[in-house]
Amino acid sequence: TWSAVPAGPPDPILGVTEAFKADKDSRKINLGVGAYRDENGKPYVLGSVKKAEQILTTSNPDKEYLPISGLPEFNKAAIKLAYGEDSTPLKDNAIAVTQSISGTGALRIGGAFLGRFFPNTKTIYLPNPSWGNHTPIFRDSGLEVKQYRYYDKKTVGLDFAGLKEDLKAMPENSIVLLHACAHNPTGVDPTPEQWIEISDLIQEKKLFPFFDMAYQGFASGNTTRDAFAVRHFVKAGHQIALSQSFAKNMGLYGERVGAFSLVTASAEEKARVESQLKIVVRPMYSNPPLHGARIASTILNNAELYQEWEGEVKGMAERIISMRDRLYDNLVAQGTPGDWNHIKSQIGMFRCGRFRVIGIFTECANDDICISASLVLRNPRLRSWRRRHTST
Ligand code: PLP
Ligand code: TYF
Repeated sequence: TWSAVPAGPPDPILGVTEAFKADKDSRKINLGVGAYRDENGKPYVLGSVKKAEQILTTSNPDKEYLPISGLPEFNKAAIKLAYGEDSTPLKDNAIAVTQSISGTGALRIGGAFLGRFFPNTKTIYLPNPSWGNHTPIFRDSGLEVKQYRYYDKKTVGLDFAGLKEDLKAMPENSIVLLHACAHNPTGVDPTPEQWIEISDLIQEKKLFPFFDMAYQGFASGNTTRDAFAVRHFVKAGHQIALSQSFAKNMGLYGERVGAFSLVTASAEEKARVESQLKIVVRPMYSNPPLHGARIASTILNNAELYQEWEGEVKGMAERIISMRDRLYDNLVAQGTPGDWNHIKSQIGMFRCGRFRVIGIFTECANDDICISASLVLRNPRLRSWRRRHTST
């Protein structure tokens, strides 16, 4: 029956992880998957998460199904975190929201909803480069995927002129995907002033902004600051779509906690949109998982835990920033040829750059992901893996 099914290519990031596990070198560092590690290189479970789980254990909740759109108190808290409690559509009860299977699931629900109901051309423009999963997510959702200029290899920064030109050239009513903060994989974000210009341009061109916010709090250490772009767009009157993930900022990776929301014109419109979001979700997975949403909801709705969590997000972000500083200092101290300023100027867990450092850090293997050059160069399996993936 399946004789005609060709073998598919392995997920490039999982390929790095496998090669990493096989590498016997004790100095190895896996820079492939975007998951935070503590100072011992170990996965980190947040204290606020552990406490929320204790509270949950004590209250001994049941394991019944959630509603199709998830845990209501989680959904409310999630959009409050993203949009801010003084957000006008939030106060007007005009934000449609559903819990999702983390950020990926939120993007997928959004893609499916737009594919079904977006009244115009079903084209979504992604930044070049973007997170590797964006293209298949939106293609599988029935949208046509195109790109706009974003990263400038020459400056190792934002190609703002190219970005604006491409926005201006897009047909009206196209969908534009924007990384809300800590752009993956480049670590290059627009400044607040640039965001304001982008917002104006998108308004002028009647484009539809779809924000992917997978790292709220991880860029600057402050969830409000990292929500600047989202909140500015909403204040400027955009009816945005938003994907949220709690994988990174709560360290809930495998619990799959996220939310998809849409700003609508009124409470009445919101109710109609929410009814259709449920119709999108129901045949996909019926209803979302309980446990992670309960953890996130417990933290977000408990003043003490919320405060502790904010401190932990700040701690993670600051450690990432200090790691960048230390890497930069070591590169410079060793007289490594090249300009390393982008190590410090880029944001979040990822970086992109044109130079390869033998034995120390990463280079951009392709436009998609950054992997460890030290691993690649010393490990023959990875060397051939990299050859295969660099050409695609
Ligand atoms: N969007 C971006 C830009 C990401 O980098 C990621 C994860 O790496 C996601 C979305 C989705 O992650 P998850 O489905 O684990 O929330
Ligand atoms: O892209 C990332 O960094 C995360 C982690 O099959 C990940 O989404 C990578 C590959 C994969 C699952 C998760």
